[in-house]
This record gives sequence, structure tokens and C-alpha cells, in this order.
Amino acid sequence: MATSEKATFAAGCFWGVEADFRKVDGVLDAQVGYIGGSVERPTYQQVCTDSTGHAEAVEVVFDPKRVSYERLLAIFFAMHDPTQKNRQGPDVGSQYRSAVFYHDEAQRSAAAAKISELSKSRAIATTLEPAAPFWRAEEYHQQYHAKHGGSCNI
Ligand code: MHO
Repeated sequence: MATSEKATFAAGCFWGVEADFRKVDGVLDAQVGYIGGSVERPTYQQVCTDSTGHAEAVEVVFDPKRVSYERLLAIFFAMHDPTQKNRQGPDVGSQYRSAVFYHDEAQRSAAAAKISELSKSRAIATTLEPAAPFWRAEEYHQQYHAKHGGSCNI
């Protein structure tokens, strides 16, 4: 088993998503960025307009011996409301969509299984998308909560 793997999730404003994943045991690193759109090197300004197709996302590097991908999926679904389509609380637009960007077939099938399990009790809006180029966001967005304190949805 490799010593580290990547997982990429979108769950609304990426500030809080990064902070939550950084607290997880076995998560080695995390960065915020944009994924799943059509423009190269998008800026926050561009992504904000909801015209590039990108989602605000977090790329997590984890040690699979310490935390499983399934556990990261469970944490992801618990940290946001996956029933909201193209929004998360006050933040509205496809850039705030709930999405799992899978890096391989094992991740795709684990995420698909989790989505179908959750779908038994409520309508899940989470999209399952292949990992595409991940564009690291501007430095001031990295570890935003750690730098500024506070939480999201403001
Ligand atoms: N409602 C938040 C969203 C920021 S997030 C990086 C704000 O504008 O403060 O999309």
C-alpha cells in the first residue's frame, strides 16, 4: 500500500472544508483549489462568477494505513449538507456544489456505494466526477481559518 494517497472533495466554501480535513488523524496535508471546470489557471474572481464550471475543492493527502478513504467519505458527508444542489448554506452557485472527484476506480466505487447508501433516506445532490486538473487557489485562501480564525458561512 502506498504511503500516501490523494482524495479531492467539494463541499461549499473551501475554507471550512480544508480546516475540517486538517483535523483528521492520518491526513498529512491539504490544499484548497479549483477543479472540474473548463478554464486553465482560474482565479477566485473567475470561479466566483459561476461561469468556469469549477468547484471550490480541497485536495487531501492522507496515509491510507491511518485513515481509510471510506472514513474520509464519511467525514465529508457529515461536514456539509449533501442534499443541497449547487449551493451550501448562503453560498449559491455551481462552484459550491457537493462533489467527490475520484482519483481511481477504487475511489469511484467507494463513493458511488456511499452515495447510494445515503440515497435510501434522502435525495443526495453530490456529483461523482473524475479528478481533473486541480488548480491551487491563491495563497490567501490556503489555511484561511487558521490564519484568520472564525468559521465559514459568513
Ligand atoms: N460566503 C463566503 C464565501 C467565501 S468562500 C472562499 C464569503 O464570501 O465570505 O467561497
